Amino acid sequence: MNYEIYNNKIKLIKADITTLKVDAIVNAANSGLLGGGGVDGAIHKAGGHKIHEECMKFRNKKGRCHTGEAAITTGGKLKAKYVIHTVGPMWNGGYNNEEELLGKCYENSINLAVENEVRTIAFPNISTGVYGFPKKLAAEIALKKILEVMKTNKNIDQIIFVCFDDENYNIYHEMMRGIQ
Ligand code: AR6
Repeated sequence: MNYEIYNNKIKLIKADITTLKVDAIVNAANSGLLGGGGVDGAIHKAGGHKIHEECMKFRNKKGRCHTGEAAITTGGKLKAKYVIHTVGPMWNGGYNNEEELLGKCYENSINLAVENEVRTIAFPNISTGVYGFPKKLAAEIALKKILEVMKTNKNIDQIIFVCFDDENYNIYHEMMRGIQ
């Protein structure tokens, strides 16, 4: 299952993000950065202890990674060169600035990617699992941000939206069809 728009610059796939050979994959982390469940657990498991050690170093130097912010480590044993860890907002009915914070996750991840000369980057559906963000709203925010990035041409060749479940895949597919 895949779909693309903008001359393959924005791509949608259904996959396990840990299997991808791209410059960077994004992790939906928590502010402790030391792993957890969902995609975070899968990335730490597949990438091995090197990612954990680098996250510890970040913690020791800069403290916790706040909601909306991002931190970068190498990919450890993954095929991806880097992992960009970003902390999505926990959904609280929309009363805690969640929409803006989710947008910041995408924006700050891209900025960190560009600083590290990343040209291909894959995003999971941040906050739409354990953190309970409504999937359709999350997809709207993600796509809006990524379209902005591609329009201002920040030296990124390809952005891949990686969905793990059919529901998210179908939401993105529908929205991307509307853009073309
Ligand atoms: N590849 C791609 N996407 C995945 C994978 C995978 N291997 N596994 C899950 N997903 P979640 P959150 C999708 O819960 O909501 C963690 O414990 C999943 O279907 O991983 O941001 C952290 O440590 C969903 O659409 O992240 C935090 O404590 C999406 O990834 C907390 O969960 C995000 O689901 C973060 O919650």
